[in-house]
Amino acid sequence: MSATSYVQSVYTQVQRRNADEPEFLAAVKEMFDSLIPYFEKHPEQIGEGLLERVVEPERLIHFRVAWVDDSGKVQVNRGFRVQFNSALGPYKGGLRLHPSVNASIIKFLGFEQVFKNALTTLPMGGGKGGSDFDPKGKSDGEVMRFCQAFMSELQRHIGADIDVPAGDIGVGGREIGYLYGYYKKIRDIHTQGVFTGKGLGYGGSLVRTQATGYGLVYFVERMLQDVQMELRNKTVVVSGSGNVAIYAIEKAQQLGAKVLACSDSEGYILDHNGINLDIVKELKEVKRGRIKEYLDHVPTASFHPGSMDIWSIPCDIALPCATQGELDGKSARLLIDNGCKVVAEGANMPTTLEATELFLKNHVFFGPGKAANAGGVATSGLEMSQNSLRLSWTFEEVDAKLKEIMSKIYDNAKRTAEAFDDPMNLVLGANIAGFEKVAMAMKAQGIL
Ligand code: NDP
Ligand code: 2IT
Repeated sequence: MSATSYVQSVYTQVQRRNADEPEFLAAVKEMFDSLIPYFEKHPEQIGEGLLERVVEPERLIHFRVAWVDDSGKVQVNRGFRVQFNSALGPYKGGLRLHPSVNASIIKFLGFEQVFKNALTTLPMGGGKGGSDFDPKGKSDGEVMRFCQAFMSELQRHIGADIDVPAGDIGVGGREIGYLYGYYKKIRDIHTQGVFTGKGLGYGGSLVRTQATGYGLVYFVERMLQDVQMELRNKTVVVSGSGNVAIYAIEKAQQLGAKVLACSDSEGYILDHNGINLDIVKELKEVKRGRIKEYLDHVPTASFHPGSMDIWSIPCDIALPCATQGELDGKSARLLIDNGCKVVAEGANMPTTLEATELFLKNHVFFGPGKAANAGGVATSGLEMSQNSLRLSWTFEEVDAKLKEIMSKIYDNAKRTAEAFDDPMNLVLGANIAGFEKVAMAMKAQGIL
């Protein structure tokens, strides 16, 4: 059987079994397209059942989360945890709280996490979880009661050597505190390694808050070196204004770039003088407000409703850091026509398959999320190491390790792309390198 017919036949089966899961199918399609050259080079791996196994989660947990809102009304949400692959270590991956969460989204995120975690070089399997609970507009008390109800079920499935959750969209320091606190209460045990992204006072790691955004920019620095560019004086557009976006902006500014715009789900702000990050942090991290309120502080900036239009702004570098599918073919075309040179994914699958294809064809250097946003989970891995050692490393120590890991991820993806005669295709490089590591561990561990 040829590599193409093998990969296509497994994909057809995946389509049939997951027909109503478009996000999961898109993540699998991107991965599988990259693996045709791998199986052409390694025909001996066809027939080992590797693809068939790697697309099937080891376990998918779906549960009811019932809680009482401030008006005394009973609310019911859906909770999920996918334990996708444990070949390399305990399941590891964040929890997302957003009304769009469903099995397809959790499975696409869990699938991507498996290969991303493999690329970090740290011993972590892949998982993901979350709920369709919407934290927006909820009181602290409501968020706490939801988190406690969610954890009352999740606690039976997690553990420092089993499955280690962390944050994602809608889950930051406040939520992790409530989740971890309730785990400790009902299990009556202080196992710090059961959660990452914890507060610094109870087992958290320095740099974890900044890690995804900083790591993304460290990765972009390595990309720029290869196209004889540097960040200094470059114009950058960052979508989103949450955890990843804020610290991507911070690091890009520290390295001399000018960040022109950022967004939330209602629209984007454009500030030709460069975004004032202190104002964004105050609005988003403290007041939990809307990005358009930036104009109350900087009247010379402008607000534009419709978040996807952010990609019409001419820039050298685009960093999508909000959510899946936020940069489509039309947006990619605009970026290309306006001379954008580098795009790197801070979010998970923000760029549609069509947009990714356009970037690759038009020689826009493209950093795929599995590699470019792996700094968050890598630093979660470093938090787990510190918890095991019962030690805390300094900010400088963790930051240096993060930078080194991002550099290794870049080298691995680039080297692999070169070995497959497509040297600027980091999608191919990251997918093959991540897959090979997981697949070889699965093979060594027998048919499971
Ligand atoms: P946050 O919840 O902190 O922020 C999400 C941001 O994205 C908010 O500004 C939100 O705006 C915005 N957003 C959501 N939907 C849209 C949309 N349709 N259009 C424009 N903006 C939108 O999440 P994170 O920053 O943690 O996560 C962002 C992305 O990065 C996600 O894809 C996540 O999976 C990924 N990621 C996160 C990591 C982490 O460590 N946190 C690690 C690696 C990847 P609003 O408030 O209006 O909803
Ligand atoms: O998508 C991701 O890599 C994350 N949300 C971080 C996961 C983690 O376990 O730190």
